[in-house]
Amino acid sequence: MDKYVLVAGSGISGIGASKLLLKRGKKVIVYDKNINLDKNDIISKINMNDIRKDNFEVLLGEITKEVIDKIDFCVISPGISLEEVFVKALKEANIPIWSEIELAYKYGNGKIAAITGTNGKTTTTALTGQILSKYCGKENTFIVGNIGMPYTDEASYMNENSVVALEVSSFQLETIINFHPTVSAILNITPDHLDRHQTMENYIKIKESIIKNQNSNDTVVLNYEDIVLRNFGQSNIKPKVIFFSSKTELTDGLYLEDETIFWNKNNEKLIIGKTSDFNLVGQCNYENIMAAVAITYSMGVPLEIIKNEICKFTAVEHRIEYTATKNGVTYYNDSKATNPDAAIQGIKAMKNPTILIGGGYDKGSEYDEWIKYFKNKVKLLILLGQTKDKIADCAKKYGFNNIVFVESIEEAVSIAEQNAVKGDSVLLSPACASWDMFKSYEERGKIFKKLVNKLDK
Ligand code: UMA
Repeated sequence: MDKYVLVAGSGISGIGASKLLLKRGKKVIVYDKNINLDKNDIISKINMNDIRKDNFEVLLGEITKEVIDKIDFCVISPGISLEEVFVKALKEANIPIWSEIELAYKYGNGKIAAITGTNGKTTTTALTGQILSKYCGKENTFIVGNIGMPYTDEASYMNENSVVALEVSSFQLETIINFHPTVSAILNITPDHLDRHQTMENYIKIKESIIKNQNSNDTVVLNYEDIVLRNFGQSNIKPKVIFFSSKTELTDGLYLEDETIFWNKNNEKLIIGKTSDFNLVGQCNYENIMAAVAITYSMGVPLEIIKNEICKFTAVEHRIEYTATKNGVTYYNDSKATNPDAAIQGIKAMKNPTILIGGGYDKGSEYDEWIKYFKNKVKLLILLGQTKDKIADCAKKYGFNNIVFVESIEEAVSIAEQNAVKGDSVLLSPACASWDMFKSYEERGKIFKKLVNKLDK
């Protein structure tokens, strides 16, 4: 009897993985630990007319020994920790565990640009996708992964002409096996997700594993100003290295100088673009642009096309996104700032006195560095979610006491409105994940934007 593939997690990755496996004739058990989910709802998301119904089962709650005995291998959703009891049981039974991106890689096709890093990966992936799409055609370009579109959802539509701009998280990299991108990029590594990965060493190791199957025909793009990545690029690794830097004139690589991006390449100094010509602002975004230039050039796109596209590109939703101006107060949605380092970029981008809305799910982050940036910028801190006391205690340590606690995002927006005066900015930049109160940072950002847009003019 054919064994089943266990798809762990019934979120968008699990649904994408199940559909792909079923299309390939595999038998699938979708498992989710949340017993409150509706099995019929999960079945309706699969919604495939041409599959045999007895090839598919939904299991909620616990995984028993009988189930484990029926499993050939497991495809795990990124949100599931490898410390989960059932994962340990699978390992003990020598059942292989594949990342959802490993499955998509097996059945997908084409050239892959895989982009990881603590921050900036969504913007860089979107920009990379836009450039690839311009040169290779929309029909051949796939923008997938952590950006919100599961790689498995699209893998069946890929062929040898396809190009894939793939945003990869550390969660997805933990269980890759043969996954092999043509070009990879690690934009930066700062503390994040340490509740899951435990130590910085482990987190770095996971991020760096993006190159583990790359060879000397492939390329890795790395941030020279990140000392860990600089050392990594200068060590004995197989792929070719392209560095980018926002501070140092590189003799070989891309760098930012005098508000201009240059590329020193084969003893030639190329001008890539002036920052005044870009819609994106801020140093972190210039780094994202440099990375996307190196990635797409390595994927074969001519420099002239790349130069044009980087000027056309506009910001990604939920990342320092201008929302509205109400009563002379400017509101920004930076819900995607799900860790302190990303939130620092949010504050740095503010030009006016700022009312900051922060707090959320506790990933075990430290907030000291973020709070240091409040000086002369943040006039009021509105806190919500699991981390509100931890952040408040940390802020007080640095003499910042102007703090209000709220119970909901609705209350946060209302308090912000009451306290803002003409010329102020209100910034939702939580420095935390959203999972304590929302399904995702997208949901948090969308609700914020809706509330702001409802405020009186
Ligand atoms: N679940 C279990 N057991 C657990 C934990 C979760 O069964 O121990 C179940 C939940 O009940 C739920 C399902 O797993 O039903 C959710 O799976 P998931 O958390 O992997 O979420 P997906 O909906 O599949 O979305 C995932 C990514 N989510 C996470 O990594 C947490 C999305 O990234 C990604 O866009 C999507 O796949 C497509 O690739 C989001 C994210 O927050 C944006 N990523 C983190 C980040 O950017 O910081 C890494």
